[in-house]
Amino acid sequence: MSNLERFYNLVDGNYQASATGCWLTTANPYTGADWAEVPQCGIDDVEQAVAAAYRAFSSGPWARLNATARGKLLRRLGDLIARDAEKLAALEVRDNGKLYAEMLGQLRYLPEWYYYFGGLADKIEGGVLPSDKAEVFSYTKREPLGVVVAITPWNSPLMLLTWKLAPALAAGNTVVIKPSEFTSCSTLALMALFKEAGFPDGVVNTVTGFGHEVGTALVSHPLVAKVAFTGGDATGASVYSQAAKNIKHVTLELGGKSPNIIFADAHIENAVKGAISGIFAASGQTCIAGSRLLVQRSVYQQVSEKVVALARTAQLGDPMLSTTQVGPITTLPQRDKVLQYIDVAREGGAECLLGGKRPEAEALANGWFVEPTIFADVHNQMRIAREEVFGPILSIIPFDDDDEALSIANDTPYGLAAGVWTADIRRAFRFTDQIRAGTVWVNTYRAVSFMAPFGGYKQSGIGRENGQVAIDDYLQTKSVWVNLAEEVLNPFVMR
Ligand code: TXE
Repeated sequence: MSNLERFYNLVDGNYQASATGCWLTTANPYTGADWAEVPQCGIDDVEQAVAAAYRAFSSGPWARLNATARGKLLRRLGDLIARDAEKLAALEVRDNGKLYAEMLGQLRYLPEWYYYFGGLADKIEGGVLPSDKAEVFSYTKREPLGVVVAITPWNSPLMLLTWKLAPALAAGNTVVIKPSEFTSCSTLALMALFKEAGFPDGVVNTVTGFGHEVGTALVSHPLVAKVAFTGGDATGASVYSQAAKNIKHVTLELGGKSPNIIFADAHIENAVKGAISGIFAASGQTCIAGSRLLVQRSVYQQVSEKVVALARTAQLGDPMLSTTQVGPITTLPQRDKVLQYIDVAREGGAECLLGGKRPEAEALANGWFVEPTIFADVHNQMRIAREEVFGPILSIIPFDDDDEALSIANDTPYGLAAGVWTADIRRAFRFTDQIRAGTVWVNTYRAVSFMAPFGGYKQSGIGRENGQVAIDDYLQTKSVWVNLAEEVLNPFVMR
């Protein structure tokens, strides 16, 4: 038996290893060393978890619980997450290397999702329908879908899980969670809080393991009604086509290549901070990263110099320290992908103004770091401007006027987010209207909330998380017809 810390899945209310007894190791991106093990599940574990979720949905106490009681459970869970925020945040940092300050901020904010959607649980209403037929009464009911599979990535495991769990449970579904094989520990630790809050067995279950093994098995399982997925676009496309085979509902959140646009009339110091937070926060490992910085030519030189000067001061280091500003990349394959894209940018003809390599400091040698990197004179047709890197790589692209800025901003297969920095209110509104993205920020960047719908246009995804609309993606509508007439008329014609 290894001496690494072990985490267990929760299935039907029981903590358990995988059916085969195999384990997956998980490493700390700051030290590069393995620190924990999670069960490496297979088909048998998938069967067991889906069966438990299906039972809980169809016939367990959850199925009989009223919506107000469901809401109370969610709010209790929110309280428990608030109580354990520090512990869960520290676990996330060990697993994904993001800053403790960032993860603690997320964990302290997450209860709001459970309070908000818990409050929404008993406000899911159908309606009485007007009728064009005599002596019928008809109304709609809004019902949960059934078993929801939540597949989450490694960048913000508990936050991206919460965006799925809170509306899915508020709507009355049951859930099987498949966390990333790189960062499963915090999700497994969270499960104890579901038990403590009093959720019935089988309402929330976990299956850890590889995407191509348990992920595909979950997505194609006939008893699964919906897949809620956050991850890369290639995997998202494969999930979408697998789910189509038995007509499952899907929500997909697939990242982007977001434009962050600075006009000459903007408050330049603020815009520079917005550019930095857009790409170097979380080491660029956010789906909303402002990886294309579009700068109006008259301030291009000035903005480039200021962005480079501020990025140069970023402290790389131990993500647990409050002085650290940029942590390591979460996974080794992702670190290698980021380094490859630096070569892609150079080969494409972009000029490297900063970084472009792993840091040389001895103290960072074991961690999966990449220096904050800035490329100038990027053309929007270069690969570095078209493909998602998901790392601390900024491409600066010049433009002359509004039309050119808009055309470059929208010339991308993605459409997750965009930023516009300007003092001109008319221009701000024109851009918020005409940018094809699910979120547009004006004179700010990287704001999200439980109240604000979030999701992609174009290839950035399908459906919305957060806000009241999010719950619609976990519900279906039933129309009910009640005949009030004494006599049933001609059976050979439609009523
Ligand atoms: O993601 P995957 P990866 C982007 C980012 C990154 C790239 C690849 O550009 O470089 O994706 O990252 C599970 N059926 N984003 O390979 O594969 C997998 O186990 C079902 C953007 O890590 O998409 C994990 O739980 N599931 C993104 C989850 O999918 C499968 C965040 C995500 O992994 C599966 C992360 C399959 N066939 C990466 N294959 C964002 N939108 O924020 C894998 N999985």
